Amino acid sequence: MKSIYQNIITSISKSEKLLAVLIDPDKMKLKTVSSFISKVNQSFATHIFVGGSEVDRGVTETLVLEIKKHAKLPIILFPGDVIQITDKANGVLFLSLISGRNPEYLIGKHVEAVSNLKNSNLEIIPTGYLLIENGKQTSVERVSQTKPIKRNNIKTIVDTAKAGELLGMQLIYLEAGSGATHVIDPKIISKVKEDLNIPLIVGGGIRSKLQLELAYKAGADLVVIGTAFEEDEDFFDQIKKKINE
Ligand code: 1GP
Repeated sequence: MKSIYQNIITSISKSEKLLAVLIDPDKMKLKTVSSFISKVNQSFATHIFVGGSEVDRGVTETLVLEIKKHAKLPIILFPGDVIQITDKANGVLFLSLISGRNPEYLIGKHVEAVSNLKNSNLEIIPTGYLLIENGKQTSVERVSQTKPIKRNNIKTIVDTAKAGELLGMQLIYLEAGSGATHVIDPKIISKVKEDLNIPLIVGGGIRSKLQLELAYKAGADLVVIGTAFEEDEDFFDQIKKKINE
């Protein structure tokens, strides 16, 4: 049953905050998957995202199959490219990079993906993806050849997110970029949230429980963390205790 999106909506209605652990197939070694996922299983993470900016063909599918052996949580693709799509996962964020103006990342890659998607059982979740300036060039910026929106340009960020909603997207993702030096400013999160009627995802550069709490408090419904777990699995212990609003 395709219930990922509905479960997100239900959690939000119960004021439950969601956490996705992002696994980059380019960085995760197959032999460490089992111990990594056992940490995920003991944490309050609610989703596993799998994806990266640059991943070789076939690598994502092999990794998803290995994660599935150990994980209890839904596995959602967060693909940097069409070749990362595999029907072995449970769902896919069908991302449109609406902060940029590169037609390939607004519609081109999507057309290319259709022949894979239409025969799969993946739950497809249309997602407006906004890259926000974070102080250094990110791989999303480099690969997509788009400019992030300046972080002081709050009106453009808010209006872009809203335009995504009005276009029928089901989620909005505010991205500072993997390993960002500046996380998305809570002010931006709260302004976007004020105007939005769909769930809000926030990610990029979050490395502490405090930053996670501030993102939730500002209005993030789902936070994505990758690098902090990759670099130090003890981070799982720091966030064992469930964070409530
Ligand atoms: C990147 O938002 C995600 O796409 C997570 O970023 O790796 O910095 O946690 P980090």
